[in-house]
Amino acid sequence: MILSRGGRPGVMGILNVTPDSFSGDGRLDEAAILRGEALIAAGADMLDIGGESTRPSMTPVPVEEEIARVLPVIRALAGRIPISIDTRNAATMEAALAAGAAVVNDVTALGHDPDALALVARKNCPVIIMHMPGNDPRTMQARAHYADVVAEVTGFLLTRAAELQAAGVRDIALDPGIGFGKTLEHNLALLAALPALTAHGYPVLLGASRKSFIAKLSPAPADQRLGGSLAAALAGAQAGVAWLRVHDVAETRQALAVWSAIRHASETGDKGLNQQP
Ligand code: HH2
Repeated sequence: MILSRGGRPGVMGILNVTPDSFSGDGRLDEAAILRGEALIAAGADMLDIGGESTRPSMTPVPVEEEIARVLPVIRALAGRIPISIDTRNAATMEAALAAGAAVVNDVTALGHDPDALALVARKNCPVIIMHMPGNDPRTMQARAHYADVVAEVTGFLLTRAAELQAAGVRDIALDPGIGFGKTLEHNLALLAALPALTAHGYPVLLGASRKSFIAKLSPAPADQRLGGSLAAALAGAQAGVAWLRVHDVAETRQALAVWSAIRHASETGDKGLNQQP
């Protein structure tokens, strides 16, 4: 069970093999491999490799092009730490798994490609399922309407997880999809409700890194949202999430190290007596 974790959350380093990712950190080929090696050296527990942006202004990438982007990068980095393939296309999932990826991360919760569910069940592959209304990044923000966002997102994820389990998928993580068809208020409600989501027993993945809700609270371009990203990551850690999907691996590991040490001290009741300064 790769996706279940005890102790501190796992840090999933984002590796976008794209020219158009919203965070501006996408790159192709050799540069992507070097970036992946840097993320591993910085302490990533998993790498999430994607070849198609999911921003609202994205242009869909032909599947052959997506596969051509990610495969050399997966081949070069597989075997060091687990790799997840961030795709909604079954052909890309299959090629990535054959090249050494171990986990499927689908922002459409296997809802885009009719072959995806059967594929991951056949491969007995761990899967991250995310909530996005309408399952299309280009129209998701127009669908940001909920009577009760927490109940609707939670209900969707639990129903989908049960369907996956019925199909034979055993290792499943839930992701509320921060920024995917949600307003600032929806994102904050979902972040505040993370303790309830983790209480259902599935590992939960939080992807809040550099997302635009941060800039709505404290204006900054995507590559200058580290402070807000760390604040969201620690809120997730406190809520018991299993994975944090982040651009800034070293900084997140440092924040988690301090958070874990404080939590340990509070659990053990360590008063710091008889310690050297
Ligand atoms: N966010 C993005 C992409 N994939 N997958 C999951 N499970 N959860 C997320 O929150 C998530 C995701 C968007 O971020 P990024 O990859 O940095 O941007 P882009 O899609 O523009 O490449």
